[in-house]
Amino acid sequence: MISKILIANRGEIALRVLRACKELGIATVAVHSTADANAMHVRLADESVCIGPPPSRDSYLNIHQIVAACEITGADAVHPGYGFLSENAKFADILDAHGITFIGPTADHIRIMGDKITAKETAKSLGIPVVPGSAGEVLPENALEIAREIGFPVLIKATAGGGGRGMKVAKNEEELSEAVSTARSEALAAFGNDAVYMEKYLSKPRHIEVQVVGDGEGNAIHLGERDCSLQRRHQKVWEEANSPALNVEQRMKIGEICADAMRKLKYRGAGTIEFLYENGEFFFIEMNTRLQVEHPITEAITGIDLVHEQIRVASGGGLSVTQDEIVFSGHAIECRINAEDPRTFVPSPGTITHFHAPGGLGVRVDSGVYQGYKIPPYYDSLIGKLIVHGRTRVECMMRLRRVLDEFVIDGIKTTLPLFQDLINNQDIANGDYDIHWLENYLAKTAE
Ligand code: MV4
Repeated sequence: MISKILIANRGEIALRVLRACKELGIATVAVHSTADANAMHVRLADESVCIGPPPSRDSYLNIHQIVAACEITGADAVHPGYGFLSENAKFADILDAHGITFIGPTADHIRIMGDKITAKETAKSLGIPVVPGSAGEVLPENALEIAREIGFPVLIKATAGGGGRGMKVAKNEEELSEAVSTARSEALAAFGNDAVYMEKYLSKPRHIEVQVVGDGEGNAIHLGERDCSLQRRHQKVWEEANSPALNVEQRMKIGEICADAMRKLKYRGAGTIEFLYENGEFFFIEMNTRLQVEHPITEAITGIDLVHEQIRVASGGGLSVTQDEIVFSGHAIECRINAEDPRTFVPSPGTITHFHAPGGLGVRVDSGVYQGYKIPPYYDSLIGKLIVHGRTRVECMMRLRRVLDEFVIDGIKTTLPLFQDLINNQDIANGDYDIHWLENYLAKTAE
C-alpha cells in the first residue's frame, strides 16, 4: 500500500498528481526550489520540502535531495510527473534501493525505451509495425549500402536521441556521408553518444500516439490515440483525441496491437507508443515510459483517470478496468498555454496581473498559476492547458471557440491568441494537417 506520495515536479503537473492523491486518500509531499516557494503545488500539498536553488539540475533533477526529502517526510512513493526525472532509469534504481516505490515502469523498461535502437527492436519483436530502416547502429563505412537498401530519402537519427535532436535527412547518395557525420557529431555533443541509426524518411506523416497502461503482470489496456501533429520545433501545441485521420476500425486495430505488445512485455505503468502515420499505415518511432502532458484529452474521451491508474498499478492494485469496459465517447482538444509570444514563441516570464479561467460543460483547465503569480524564468514555459470535450469534433471546436473568448491571462504574453487564429482556419476545421502544417502556417502568416 502507498500512504504518502512525494511529487518530484512543479507547475500544472504537480497539481494534477496532487488532485489524484487527494481523491485516493493518499498524503502528499511537495518539493520545490527556492524560486517556487510561492507556487500552488507547495500550497496545496500536505507537506513541502525545499530541495535547492532555482536551476533544475540543483533542485528538481537532484536525486539525492529528493531521496532525502522522502526520508525526512516518510514518503513511501514518488510520482515523477513528466520531464525532469520521469524517464531516468538510475533514479528508479536508487528509489528501489531505498525501498521507495517509483510510480512508473521498471528501470529496465525505461532503459530499453530510452535507447531508440533497442526500443525499435523490442517494438518489432512484440508485433508493432516499425519504420523500415537499419538493423541497429549505422557506421559511416556501412551507411551507403544500408541507405541503398532502404531507398532514399533516408533519415539519420541518434540512438540516444528523441525529441528530434541530432536528426539529419539525406535526399540522395551525395548528401549521405555529410548527413551521417553531422548526425554523429551532434549526437555526441547532445547525448555523449555518437551512435546513429537509419530509417526511411517519411515526408508528410501525422504524429499519432497510443496511450497504454499495464499492471506489470501481463494485463494491459489501450485508451485510444492522440493526434499530436500540430507542433513547432518538436514542441506540441495542440493535440486531439481521437485523431481526425482514423476511423474506429483503425483505432481499435492499432490500439489492440499496442495493448497486446504491453501484455507480452509485462509493462507496468502508463506509457505512450508513438507512431508516424502516412497513407493509412502506422510506423513505430519511439515509446515514452511516462505520463504525457496531453493525457487529459484521453481522460476526457474515456472518463478514466490515468494518474489513479498509475498509482493503482504501482501499489500492486491492478487496473480498474478491462479493455472491454472502456467506452470511447466524443472528441477532445488540448491547447497548450505557454508564457510565450504567440508568434515567435520567445518566453515571456513575469507577473500575471489578471487571470480568469473559462468554465462550463466539457471544459477543463489544468494550470498551476493564479492572479498575482510571478512566473519564474528558470523552467519550461508551459503554464497551463485548456482541454475541451464535445460529443463530436464539430461540437468540440464550437466549444473551444466560445471558451477561448472567455479566457483572460494578462500581464504576460501567452499562446492563447494563436489558438484564436487556428480555430478559424479551414484546414484545422477539416482536421487536414500533418507534422509540418503548423510551421508552414506560421511562416506563411508571419508579417
Ligand atoms: C521521423 C520523421 C520522418 N521519417 N522519422 C522527430 C522527433 C522524433 N520523435 C521523430 N521525429 C521524426 N521522425 C522518419 N523515419 C519525421 C520526424 C519529425 C516529427 C515527428 C513527429 C512530430 C513532429 C515532427 C517534426 C519533424 C520531424
